[in-house]
Formats: sequence, C-alpha cells, structure tokens
Amino acid sequence: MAIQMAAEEKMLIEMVRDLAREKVTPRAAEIDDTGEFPWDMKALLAQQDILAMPFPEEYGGTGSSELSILMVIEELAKACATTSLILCVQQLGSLPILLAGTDEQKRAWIPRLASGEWLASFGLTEPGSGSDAGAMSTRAVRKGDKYILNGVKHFITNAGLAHVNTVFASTDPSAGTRGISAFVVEDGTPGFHLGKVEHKMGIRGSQTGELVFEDCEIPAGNLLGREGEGFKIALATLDRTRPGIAAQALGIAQGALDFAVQYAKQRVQFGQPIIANQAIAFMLADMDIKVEAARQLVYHVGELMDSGATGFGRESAIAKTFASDTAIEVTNDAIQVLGGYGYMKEFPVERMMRDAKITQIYEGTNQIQRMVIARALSR
Ligand code: COS
Repeated sequence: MAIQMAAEEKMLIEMVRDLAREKVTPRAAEIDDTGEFPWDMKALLAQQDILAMPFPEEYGGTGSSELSILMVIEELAKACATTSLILCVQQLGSLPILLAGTDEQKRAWIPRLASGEWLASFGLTEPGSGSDAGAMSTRAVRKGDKYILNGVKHFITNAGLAHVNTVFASTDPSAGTRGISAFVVEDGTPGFHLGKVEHKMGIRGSQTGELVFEDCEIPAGNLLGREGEGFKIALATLDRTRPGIAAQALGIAQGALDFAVQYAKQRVQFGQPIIANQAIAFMLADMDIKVEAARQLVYHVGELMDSGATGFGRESAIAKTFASDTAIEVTNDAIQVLGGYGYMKEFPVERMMRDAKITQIYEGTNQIQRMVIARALSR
C-alpha cells in the first residue's frame, strides 16, 4: 500500500520513533512496576506537540492527519502502551466536543487539551452497562440553566486526572438510546468526585477509576449537541477512535516481535543462535505476517478517515479486532521465543502481553466489534 503522507508528517513519525527509543523505552518497566501515572511522559508528549495532533489548528492543535496520529500511537506503543494511551484518550475524551460542540464550547476546552495542560476522559461505561452502553442509568435532569447529574461511570481512563470529562447521561429514560445526552463535566465541579481506583493487569501506569456524580450541577451550556443525541455522538466517536486502539495493539505486537527477533539472534543453544532453528524462525515469520497484516488494516482505516469518507465503522472494527487479536498472539509467542526469560519481569515481553490484553476489551470488546461488522454485512 502506497502511503500518502506529507513530508513533515513523515519527519514527525521518525522523530517520535527516536523519542520513543531514547525517552520512553527506558521508563516503560518502571511505569508498569509502580502503576503511577507517568506525568513526565505526558509532559514529553505535550512539549513535542504530540497531544495537539488530534485538534484543528484554529483551536490550538496541529490538525494532523488521522493516519499520522495512528502511526505516532504505534511508535509510542512499541515502547510503552501506557504512554501511547495518553494520546489515545486525549482524542477519545475530546472528540465528542469536536464532533458536536459549538464554536464557543470548542474555544472553552480544546486549546488547553491541545497544549496538554488538561487531560480528557470519556465517561460512557457504568458498572451495569459495558457492552450494552445504551442501558446506562446515570441521569441528567434539567433545572433552569443547569443540569443535575447523578450516577457512576466506571473503568474510566484518566478518572481523577482529567480536567475535561465527557459524560453520557440519560435525560429521558423513556426514550432509551434516543434519550441519552452528552455533557462536559469539569474537574472541581461540586458533586463530582473520583470513586474507586482500579488495580489492573496491564497498562498499569494509566489511571482507571470511577467518576461519581451526586447532585452534580453543571451549566446547561455544557450539553454537547442536542438532548438525545448523546448515544450517536458516543458511537460516532468510537468509530473514529477504535483505529487508535488498533494502532496501539499493532505497536505492542511490533515491539514484542522486534524484541523476540533480537533475542533469537543472540541466544545460543545447541551451538547456534536459536533463530537458526526452523521452529523458532517460522514462529517469528508467522508473527511478522500477522503484524504486517494488522498494519495494513490500521493504515487503511486511517487513510479512509482522512479521505473524508463516512461509514467506516466496519473497517474501524475490523482493524481493532484483527490488530488486538494479533497483539495477544504475537506477545504470547514472543514470550515463548524467550522461553523462561520471557516469563521474567526482567524482559519486556511479559509486560507487553499484559498490556496487549486490554486492546481486545476496551473501546468495545472484540465480540462487540464482530456485532458491528456483522450488522454492516446485513445492511
Ligand atoms: N454512529 C452513529 N450512530 C450510530 C452508530 C454509529 N456507529 N451505530 C448505531 N447508531 C445509532 C443507530 O442508528 C440508532 O439510532 P436511531 O435510534 O435513531 O435509529 C442508535 O444509535 C442505537 O443503535 P442500536 O440500536 O444499534 O444500538 P444498540 O443498543 O444495539 O448498541 C452497540 C449498539 C452494541 C454497537 C453499542 O452499544 C456499542 O458500541 N457498545 C460497546 C460500547 C463500547 O464500545 N464501550 C466501550 C466504552 S469506551 S472504553
């Protein structure tokens, strides 16, 4: 596939590749070990204008192509999935504002997200509604020039860290998904606080927790779009951000493959490097086949989004499913190539496998992706 990309975007990708190798890779194990949000990595991404990529220039962003954003996520994820997630979620949490917000709303929130001063979160999931996102019970009731929010959002990346929280709540429970609305809740709003913080298997430096709303009053002007449009805003956002998770999975898989190849060239058993054994060489070849196929799907959906096409939900779901399944298979095989060493924390591949697992789950499980694909087929 011939990649259409401006020269400066190509330079940016190379810059990020170097940055990832020099600054991100050396921090990855420690971030995983401590489970603390890597503020230094966030600052690095902000300084390099990487967090500005998903935003239009008129709101302080760099107006980067979707393809280049995916490639940057891939480069970061090769080194550290947690760090790549900072960019993914900056886009996820703010896309509802870009898709449905007014100019005034964009001016209020986007510039400080683009500069990296603020982080964003995306509050859709609840304890009782994950895959069935439309079954949410968080309520928003209009009272004069305010909305009063009550409910709990669960498994939210950047919970307690984000200033701009995009929150989906029902303004009309009798209308089902057509009664869901989208809001921005700013950090520090009375009645809004951080609930339980999760301990996770992977992406451990990323903070995942609950957003709790108890008679939380927000200005009516924080409604995005019109009442009842929230579910469509959420799904349209996910169509556009699932490729970012696919790119993250791709990066994790490539990182594991690179490490396994390097190891297999150096590790000597039975008098020769283990890559000289066909059992290992073919395993590496199979890993490479899968990673390259995932890459083509990820770049394809990026180019599709950049072409201005609409209705790429199927391609987005295909890329996310294939790349995340690939990430699990390839990281698992990378551990096998390293043998006992692969199982030890001293080497990065076990972390990569733990990090890869979430890509099959978040932003819609791969079972939900298959539903999206099957529905597109039946239309
Ligand atoms: N973009 C915009 N609107 C969409 C859409 C899309 N991709 N897909 C569906 N819609 C619209 C439908 O047209 C429908 O609108 P109308 O009521 O006006 O006809 C509405 O949304 C409801 O659609 P549908 O009936 O298909 O909704 P379901 O409740 O069956 O749910 C799925 C659809 C399963 C696809 C959705 O709930 C989903 O994506 N779940 C996973 C959630 C998720 O990814 N969570 C992760 C959170 S972020 S870590």
